[in-house]
Amino acid sequence: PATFTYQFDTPSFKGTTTINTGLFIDGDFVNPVENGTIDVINPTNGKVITTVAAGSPKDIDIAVAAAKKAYKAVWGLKTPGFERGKLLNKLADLLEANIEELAALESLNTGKTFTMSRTMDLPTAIAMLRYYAGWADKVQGKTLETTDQKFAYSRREPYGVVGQIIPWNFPLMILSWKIAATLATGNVVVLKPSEVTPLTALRVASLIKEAGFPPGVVNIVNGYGPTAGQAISEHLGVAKISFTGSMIVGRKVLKASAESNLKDVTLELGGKSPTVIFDDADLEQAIKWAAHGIFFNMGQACTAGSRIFVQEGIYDEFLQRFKGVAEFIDNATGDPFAAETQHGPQVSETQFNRVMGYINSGNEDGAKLLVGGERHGEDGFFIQPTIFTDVKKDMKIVTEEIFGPVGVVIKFKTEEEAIEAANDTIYGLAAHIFTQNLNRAIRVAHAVEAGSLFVNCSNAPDVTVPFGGYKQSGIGRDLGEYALDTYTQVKGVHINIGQKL
Ligand code: TXE
Repeated sequence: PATFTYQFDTPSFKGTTTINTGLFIDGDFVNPVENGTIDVINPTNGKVITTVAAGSPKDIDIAVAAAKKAYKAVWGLKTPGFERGKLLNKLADLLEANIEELAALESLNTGKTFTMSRTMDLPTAIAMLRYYAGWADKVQGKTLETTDQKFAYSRREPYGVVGQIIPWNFPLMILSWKIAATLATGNVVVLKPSEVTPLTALRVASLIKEAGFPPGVVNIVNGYGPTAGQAISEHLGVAKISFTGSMIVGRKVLKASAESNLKDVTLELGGKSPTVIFDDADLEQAIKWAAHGIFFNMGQACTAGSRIFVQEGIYDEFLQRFKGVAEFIDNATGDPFAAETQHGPQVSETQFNRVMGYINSGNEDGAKLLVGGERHGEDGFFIQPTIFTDVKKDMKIVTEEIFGPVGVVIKFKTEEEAIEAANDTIYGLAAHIFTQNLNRAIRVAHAVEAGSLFVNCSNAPDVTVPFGGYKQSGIGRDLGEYALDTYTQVKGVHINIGQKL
């Protein structure tokens, strides 16, 4: 397959990156069976960066067969946990050795700032590999008390071939968090990156090879959702699937499992997460975190605090100061590689149009625009940080995930009212609560229906803490010790030590 070399000559990074644009199957880059391609677009200007291979269902078949072969021949307990951990640590070292280059490639493809890729996405991806490397030789069963005639124990066994389908908002970080726990628990992987952001996965594939993972243990197949993604979801050789993306596609993945082999399904879907700010909060900090909550990664975060509830005593002051922060971020919008930039473009034209559509619907439904609301500049997919007030609870901008820098601010009076409003959504991924009253913080954290509760902070997951959704935000958990359950199945073993028939 072809290689692609890119010369970075930016204020933050000067250097070269070379990737192989093929499909990474059975330890090598190969051409797709049907010659499919993906044009990779630079979101700052809409121009094609390069073209990479797109796999079809036939390539998924080949990748699953390679994974299965590797699972039987060399992986699982044939490579003991300690050795698997060593390989994950080696991969972490290689990511670290190439951190600037990988961060630059991630920013080129996604439009997120180089500072963010370099200080958040990459270090988190590396931390995840090291964290699960540590778990790899500590996945244990239990001995179980039964009767004096039986000895019983449980084992946590890998599934075998795990399919993974990931999105474009944190391409390398989510790849890392998916494969780290999966490989640590002895599974093999067929992973499909998003067709919007295929580049860093290809560079990581070459590092996986360099780290010395046996061929077939990790297969990375770029391709489109309805073809390659659907093929993974339906595949009879895939025993488990883990998906991060939209709720609509999450339903398709679950349905494909139901209609094929009932593969175990983990889904991490979207959200419409509340940020609840009480009168007694540290207002300065709450304003900064609320802005981080909705504008972080241009609003393209599944935990984005897109519904901001503010108690009446501080409402007016909050609006005035929050508007100032949004304007500041708008003024710091531009080249992702410039040190002063805080806000880049939306990842694609599709996402740009989707987010602008929500802004239009807010205006048409009669919400009041506090700040923003326009495209930023003329090139690329930049959108101003945007806040609506005076909304009604059934407006689309209040009920649907926008996945852009667009939030709504809603006034509330009492704690009960805030909890009820926060829970008035089909989603339940995260919530952010601001108060200095410890009792209230704990009370509200326990009453809000969401998988992650952030008190006096926002969008701040940690590799050691479980992450996943309540309600229609998903099924199952990633991260922390909990991901070991996600990627293992439990077997009970009964041994007769005396019962005679
Ligand atoms: O997601 P998709 P899109 C939400 C967010 C965003 C919206 C649409 O609201 O605006 O989804 O984004 C693969 N079978 N999130 O359209 O399509 C696809 O190729 C199997 C929230 O980009 O769900 C990609 O690899 N796979 C989210 C992955 O699914 C299929 C992050 C995600 O893309 C498929 C991203 C199919 N039929 C978007 N169709 C989060 N939870 O963070 C597509 N895919």
